Amino acid sequence: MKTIYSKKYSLHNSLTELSGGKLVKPFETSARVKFILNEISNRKLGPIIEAKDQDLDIIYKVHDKNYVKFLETAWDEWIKEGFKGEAIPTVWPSRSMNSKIIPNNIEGKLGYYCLANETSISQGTIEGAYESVKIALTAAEILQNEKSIFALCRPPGHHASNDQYGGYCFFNNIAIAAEKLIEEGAKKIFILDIDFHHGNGTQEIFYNRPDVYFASLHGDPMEAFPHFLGHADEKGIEDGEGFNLNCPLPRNTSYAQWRKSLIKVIDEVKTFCPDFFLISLGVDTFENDPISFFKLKSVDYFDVGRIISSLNLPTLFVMEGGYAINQIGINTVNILKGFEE
Ligand code: Q9C
Ligand code: ZN
Repeated sequence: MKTIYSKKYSLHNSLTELSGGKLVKPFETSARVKFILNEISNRKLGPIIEAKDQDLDIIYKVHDKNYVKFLETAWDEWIKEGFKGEAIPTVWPSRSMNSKIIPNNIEGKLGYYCLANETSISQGTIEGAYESVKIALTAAEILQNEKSIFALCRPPGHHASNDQYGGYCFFNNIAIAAEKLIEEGAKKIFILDIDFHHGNGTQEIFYNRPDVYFASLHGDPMEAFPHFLGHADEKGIEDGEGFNLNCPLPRNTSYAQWRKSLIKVIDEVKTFCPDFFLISLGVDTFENDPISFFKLKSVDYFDVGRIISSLNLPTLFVMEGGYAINQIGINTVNILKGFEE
């Protein structure tokens, strides 16, 4: 299997994450990509290919114009304000206020366009986010002639909604790749999100659409980030009703339990019969992940890959989360190797 990556994977390089009331070193770091690349070459998964320049206007199929403009100027505006740390919002248009009017001031704009403030914006963040989109688009393009492909995206994308960033995500890479495949003629896409966290952004983007089915296995939002989406009764709206499936799972979920939900989703994929199968690939389901609470073991990921490949569909893997740095390469490559068995 080919891997698409960008040599600029360190462009987004924030030094702070607000966690437990402290500014800590972010969990989502460029070292994640380095470890995955190492494992891919050690285990000879296949060629590692640099992303190509892309027409990025397709981003506007997924994201609001003013949101993109905000991301492009946020860091400069923050610096111009005289702030010395990285850009983090402190105030939101919450239930008791007016969420319709977008402020001019950068602190107000951050609150408007941010859904979770663990994600600091700094010098290079937007450029890094564009690189990640280029990876997903290059992979989507190459997938037309391949059985499967791995888009080694960083930063991740599945928490980014039409007009909000957070959860380490800025552009929704997998949603943009889906739009690209549709532009090139695909009629039906199935997105399976196996990251530990619910893919709230991807769900929101396609919630009223029957042509893109979104399904997710994740930590129950009553207990886990993003806390405010990902419940089992969210089934889609309007034409999209019946094309969204959430499987929230409890703390300490084992592979045996998780696998049962996976099989349920796989049956849905068979019924839906998509042209392309897209996987939001997070390995933060791992037992030693520092911010998650499932109990999957490294060896289990081979089986995940085998189950995904049993559908025999053109498959695009898009990297999302996974924060156990020493095992992230092993766990990711185990899925891809399992797929190729
Ligand atoms: N104290 C992805 O996996 N909450 N994003 C962290 C840590 C945010 C995860 C809480 C988790 C975001 C792509
Ligand atoms: Zn995650």
